[in-house]
Amino acid sequence: MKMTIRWFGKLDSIPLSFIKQIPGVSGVVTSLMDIPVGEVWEMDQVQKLGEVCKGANLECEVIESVNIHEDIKLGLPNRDKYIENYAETMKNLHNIGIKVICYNFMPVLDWARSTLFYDLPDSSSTMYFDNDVVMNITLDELAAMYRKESYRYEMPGWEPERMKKVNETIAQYGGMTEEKYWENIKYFLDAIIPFAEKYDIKMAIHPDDPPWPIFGLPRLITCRNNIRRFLDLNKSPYNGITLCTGSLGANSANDIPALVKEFSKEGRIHFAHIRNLKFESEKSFYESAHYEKAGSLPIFDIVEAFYDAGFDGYIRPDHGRMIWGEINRAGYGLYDRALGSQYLLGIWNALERLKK
Ligand code: DNO
Repeated sequence: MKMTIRWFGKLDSIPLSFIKQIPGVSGVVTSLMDIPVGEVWEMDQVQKLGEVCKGANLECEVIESVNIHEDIKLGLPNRDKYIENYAETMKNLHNIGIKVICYNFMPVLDWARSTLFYDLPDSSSTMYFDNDVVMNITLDELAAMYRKESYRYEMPGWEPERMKKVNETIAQYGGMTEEKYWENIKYFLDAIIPFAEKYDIKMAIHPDDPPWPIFGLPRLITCRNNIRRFLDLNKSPYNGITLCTGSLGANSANDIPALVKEFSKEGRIHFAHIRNLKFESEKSFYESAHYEKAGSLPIFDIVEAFYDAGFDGYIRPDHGRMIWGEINRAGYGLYDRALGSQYLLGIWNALERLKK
């Protein structure tokens, strides 16, 4: 297992030298957020990114995300051109030693929350999801809330370029059925996985967050059976998943330790995002500290399931709270994620001792 921290490249205010000071963290998970979706990540840009990380003595082996152009998701005739670009990007990423690409296939949007900075009684703040709010708000209203609340940090999945044409894109999904969407994802996998094999890059799809339809758009990567269906679409071990505990865990019917056991044993989990949630009702929760007792998810059992499976992929502490007066990109401050990494490493360390 390799413990990593997400770093937003030149859009991140956290210096790599600070990340390097977190014990047990071997590398960063990063991306080139400023390249418009669908364009090739050119060799010189990719090389620079790798050099910056390696210059700070941090490994750079995971990219999150190389986003998928909407024409691929929609199955439009132009998709082959964007798939070619994607493969070209993979070739360049291979040249700097990238081992895993995390991506998602959520239509139009990425993840969604109803509040970015929800105040907790201990005067920390955190992200909140209230399904009633999201079901009764327009996308424009939600995007406006993000712009207002985000301290001008660009939020992954809510990039200004994406938001500019969001209504137009949503309109293109009129009539899109789940079955058609499954076909489109299979088309993408069958085209891309041979390149993943060639370049030795594991593809790790991120689950849909939340794992149910919002804004009337289909969602696929939501539960055990759909993950099984996804993995069966293309059976190469290079076609795998990012196990995100917070995304899948938002549906309490998902048994996360069981998912880890099943899919890790088969070598299909390449990357894990571990975060905790505290439910306030069936479909509302806030993102709590990683510490198991602070939230509702069985964090210990999840880490133990990875340990028992001999997991040798990458883990990163996912979304943290804002603590100690930090002002930063929602979910991605330094302090609480650093604490989270130490908690997860502590569990791992104890398991190593006790189970040897
Ligand atoms: C949110 C993240 C997602 C994730 C993408 C992967 O904080 O977990 O934006 O990076 O869905 O493509």
